[in-house]
Amino acid sequence: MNRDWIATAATLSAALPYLQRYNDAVVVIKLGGHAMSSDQAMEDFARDVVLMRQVGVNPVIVHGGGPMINEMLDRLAITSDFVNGKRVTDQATVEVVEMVLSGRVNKWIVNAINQQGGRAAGLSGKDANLMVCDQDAPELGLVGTPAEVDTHVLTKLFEANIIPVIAPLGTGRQGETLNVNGDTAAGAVAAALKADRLLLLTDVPGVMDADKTVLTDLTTQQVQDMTRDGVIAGGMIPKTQTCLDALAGGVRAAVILDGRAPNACLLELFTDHGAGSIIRA
Ligand code: X2W
Repeated sequence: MNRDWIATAATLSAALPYLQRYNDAVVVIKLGGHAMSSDQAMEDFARDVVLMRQVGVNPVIVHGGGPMINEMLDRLAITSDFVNGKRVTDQATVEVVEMVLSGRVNKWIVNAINQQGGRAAGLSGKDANLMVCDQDAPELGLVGTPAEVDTHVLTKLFEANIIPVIAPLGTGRQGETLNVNGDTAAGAVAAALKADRLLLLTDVPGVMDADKTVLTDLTTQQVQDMTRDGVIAGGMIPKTQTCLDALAGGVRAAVILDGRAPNACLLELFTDHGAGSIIRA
């Protein structure tokens, strides 16, 4: 018999305890703009998501799209600044952010999942009051931090066997449209759902120590110590902070992993090996 088939059957058999563990689990996946590097990468991601749903996981996708927003702002000759990793957003900018995230990126993901035989529906935090936000720092303008997350629409979609794909925009207290950082939105949705896992897919292998070795297992205390000591720095800080907030909000574990690695989500959920850095309370 062909060795590949034997290996495939062995792989499936080895996955049984994990398939049982995650049956009916809620897994929130943040797909960052940098992890959406090509149509092929998107197809591979979508296939993993459809497989998860097929084996009884309830996946929720929350996406970013920073690079795609930048590209469109450039085309329209609108300049854009970031403060502490968040985009300073005026009215013209938020219109572009919504157009790009809800119109283009969201539908790219929805279509990719549906092409793999899944059923995905796209929405933003504005739909069904999913994410009502307070204004973030005033100097950021139209940027929100999720204050009330109503997960009703998500549980209805789970029941209907539909995979929710969420663009990170929210409604402000006065009904205005607010731009929300994708990681922040994913963390808030995961906490509101008390998700079993929050997976942050990015373009680095995970949290690294000073020698660039990936730290596969971390506690919240270790993350706090490493941040204080400057080992966790720069763009990793908002990601680890999102994980800590999500854990404090009731998420069981959060993982930072490289979305460009093949089958990253499956490797994390369904094998002994895992992927990236897992943070537990
Ligand atoms: C982000 C939303 C998109 C995002 C922005 O305008 O770029 C804020 O910064 P990535 O690809 O996950 O970085 N919003 C407030 O988070 O995209």
